[in-house]
Amino acid sequence: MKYSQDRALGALSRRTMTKVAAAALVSAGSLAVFAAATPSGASSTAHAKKFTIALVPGLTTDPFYITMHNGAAAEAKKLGVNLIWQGAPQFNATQQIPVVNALLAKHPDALLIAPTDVVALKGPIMKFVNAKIPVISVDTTLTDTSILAARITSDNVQGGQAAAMAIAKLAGSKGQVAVDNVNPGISTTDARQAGFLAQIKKYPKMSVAAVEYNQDSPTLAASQTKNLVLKFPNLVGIFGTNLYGAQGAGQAVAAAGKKGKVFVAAYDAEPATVKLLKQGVINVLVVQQPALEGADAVKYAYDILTGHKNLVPKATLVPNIVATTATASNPAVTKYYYQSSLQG
Ligand code: T6T
Repeated sequence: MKYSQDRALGALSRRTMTKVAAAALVSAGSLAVFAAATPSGASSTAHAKKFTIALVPGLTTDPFYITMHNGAAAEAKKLGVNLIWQGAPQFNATQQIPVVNALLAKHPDALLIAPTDVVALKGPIMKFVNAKIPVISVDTTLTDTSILAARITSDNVQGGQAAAMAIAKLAGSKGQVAVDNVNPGISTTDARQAGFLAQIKKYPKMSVAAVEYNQDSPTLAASQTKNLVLKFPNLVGIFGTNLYGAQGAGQAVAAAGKKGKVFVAAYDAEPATVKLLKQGVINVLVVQQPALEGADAVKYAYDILTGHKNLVPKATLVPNIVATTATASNPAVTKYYYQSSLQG
């Protein structure tokens, strides 16, 4: 199985939705046990009806969602499922809602969606639920998860904590830090920020200078970072909570000549951020597993559609990979880097 180890890790968290203990990840024996516990047998059974499953990303041009698409497309091919990929060019509810509404007219057998707002997408999603179309959230989710057949996401709190711990270590556990987030009301990035802020509180000589919102614009993130560096001379670290914040923060820190003085912890391994990581401009990168999330979402939808709902976990928490400049070229890490073009 292509993702057997990753699936095993997913299966581990599928059972409990608790944080994955690092110790559990090192034992090949326990991986095998968990792999055997996954309901993959149900999915590989050939089924008479050709199902159509729709995947709505947060936005279509983001390598995170492109990689998710590629994982979903590979799984759909394996299962003989027709995959529809439809989304908006920007990450916002105003653009995503018409896409979701238009999809309802096509009446797909299942909907996989990364809701761009924890509240605003509930109404459009409810229309699918009322039409007896199962909905699985993938990556982001809703505040009211009760209407979802299942949800899959990364361990976002852990990712935020890891970012804070890395900055604290590099900065000798003292100084001010800032967060460059996307917008409030996004489940994933809200959780990353919460994890980061909670962890920073544990260092008595560290404090939070500011939290900015960049609306997914690297240009805005760069100008915000530039201003933060000028305004707070004791700034030792900045956390970019997703791909666009990461790019902007990294570029601004480099342009200000602050590389090695203001440490950057960031998210998402698309080519430009990976380059900054290798250059040491970004010091720590939290890498997600979007291909696995997409593949699991298709597999779970198929399990539900073929009468195996009992095998589908309500909540799946996918572990992150934490990369540093020192490990950036290590094949154990590079295999998780994101893709920039649609495949399959
Ligand atoms: O970080 C990912 C995703 O997990 C988040 O929900 C939104 O931003 C990204 O798509 C990266 O741009």
